[in-house]
Amino acid sequence: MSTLAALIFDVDGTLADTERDGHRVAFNLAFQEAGLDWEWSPELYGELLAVTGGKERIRFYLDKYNTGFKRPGDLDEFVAGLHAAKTGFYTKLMAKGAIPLRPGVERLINEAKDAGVRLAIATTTTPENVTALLTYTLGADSIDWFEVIGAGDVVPLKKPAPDIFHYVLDKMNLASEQCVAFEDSYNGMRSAHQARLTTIVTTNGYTADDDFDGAAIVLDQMGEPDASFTVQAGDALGFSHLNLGMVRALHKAEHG
Ligand code: XBP
Ligand code: MG
Repeated sequence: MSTLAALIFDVDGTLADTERDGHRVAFNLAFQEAGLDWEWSPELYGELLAVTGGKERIRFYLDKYNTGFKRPGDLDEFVAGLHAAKTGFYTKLMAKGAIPLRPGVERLINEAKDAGVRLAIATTTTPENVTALLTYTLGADSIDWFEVIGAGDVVPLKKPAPDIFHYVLDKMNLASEQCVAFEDSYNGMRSAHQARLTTIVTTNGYTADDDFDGAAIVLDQMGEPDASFTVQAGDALGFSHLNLGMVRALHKAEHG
């Protein structure tokens, strides 16, 4: 028997649908600014999402989709420069309120906060991006609601490696069985699962067909009291939207 102590949220695709209309757009703006003729379409971007981390994704693109590109002498520096510009464009998009939180996210975070359940973030995205999303959706104060924000290059191996969840668990001094993770993608699920976390998946357009073997449940969204989720795999235990009661029930079903 283990009591639920904390919720650990992924960011991109889970808190908000940031990939297609946020990150992808920001990458393209950075390419344009650098005078490159690269244009990542929504479809191509879906394939590039196989690799997490923006810098890693740019390299993957060059290795697999743009092998003819004449690489500059210092590729690391070139990629890092492009990526820094991309982060600038992305945070500006967030400041314009380009991407709202997904249904149920704000409600669930508030329920947990009110119940004294601790909150954390485990993501591969750059820390500035997390700050921007939280600031322009939940407000600047919300950054402090999250006891640990594990993000970006703080661990050398990004998802699907479990390292970012281990980092967060260590910082919170919690064991995996005391926590529930929220993810949206195959890579995120693998990462959380390898860290032995009960994982609740909410899918999106890019991840609906991913393999979520091992998830506690797979939903199309968290939903709201007046707008229920659709169950894609697993047992919703009689609930129609994801509230803290359902999170506790799913955690209990795995840990007793
Ligand atoms: C999302 C990612 C990130 C973003 C881009 O992971 O893989 O790389 O797509 O952000 P998660 P950066 O769902 O774990 O948040 O360019 O800052 O890497
Ligand atoms: Mg994600």
